[in-house]
Amino acid sequence: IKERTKWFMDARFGMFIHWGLYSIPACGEWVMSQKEMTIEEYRKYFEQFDPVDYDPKTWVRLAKEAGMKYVVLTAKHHDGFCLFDSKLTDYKATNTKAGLDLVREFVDACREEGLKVGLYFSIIDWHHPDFPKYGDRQHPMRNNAAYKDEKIDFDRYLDYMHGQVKELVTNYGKLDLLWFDFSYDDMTGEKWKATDLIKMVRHYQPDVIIDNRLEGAGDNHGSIATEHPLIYSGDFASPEQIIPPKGVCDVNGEPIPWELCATMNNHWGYCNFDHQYKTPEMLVRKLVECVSKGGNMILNVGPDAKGNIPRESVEILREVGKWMSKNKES
Ligand code: FUL
Repeated sequence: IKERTKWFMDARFGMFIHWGLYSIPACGEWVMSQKEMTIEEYRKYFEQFDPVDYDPKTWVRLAKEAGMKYVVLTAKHHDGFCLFDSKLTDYKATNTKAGLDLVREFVDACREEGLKVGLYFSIIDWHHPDFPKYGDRQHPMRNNAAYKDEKIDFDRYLDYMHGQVKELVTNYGKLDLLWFDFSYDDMTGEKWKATDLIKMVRHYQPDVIIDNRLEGAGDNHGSIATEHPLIYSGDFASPEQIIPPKGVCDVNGEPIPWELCATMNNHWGYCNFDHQYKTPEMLVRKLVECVSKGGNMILNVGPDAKGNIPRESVEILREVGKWMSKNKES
């Protein structure tokens, strides 16, 4: 086990926060793609974004109360909107009614409360003009003939994407974790220049730990060891929603760090009609199962457009927290 992953293996339980413009339409973070919205159509949310209740300290305190040891926020999700003050785009929180670098506030809050801090960053970007649109598997414009013969310069996109990651790793002090998401049509990560990207990240943040999604990490994001050697460029596997039955091992059968990412209801981003929450008991059992198999669990919340974590999630986390403090190692 690599030295830098020790804190992570000890931590076992974290909070994932999916939050961005998509919290306004309130039907999950994939809405732009699902409804095949154009960049112009989606822009209305940028104009509306006004998270008057944003107070990352309340998020972080709730995480702490639930017994979580680290928090990961979506600095940028697939829609391309940046919660941080990127100098490389105008499409950022600083230019909305929020008028703030929301990532900065978040990072400060985590540090103040003594939790480890992580940032999620989407290597997919549905807003950037040089990201492939027509015929892409997921892009909102995948079926839009207007983009059929569009010429794009993917290298320009890569410069932008790598540039933003550089901003994240140089402007916010020491980060504990980076959660890249995700390569879906390239197993090697070459398309994204993943090797260069990781090298650059490690240059500025030698101890940050990185997930395995810069490459197509295989079956449910690497929950089964594959012959594919690039799975190892990340520090941990990132199975989604489904606990790998026997934990995660490398090809030699050695256990490697992994983290189940899981939602409380059936969405990551805020969804005002999804009330299918798991019970606190179910979530505790999931956590225990992950830990018993050598893994972590990062449990998601999706704050609403104002910046409030849904009431149901708060109540569940408080209950989970009661179990956690009762069963604390003394
Ligand atoms: C997925 C993303 O597409 C989802 O929106 C979410 O962020 C999840 C954690 O990873 O691959």
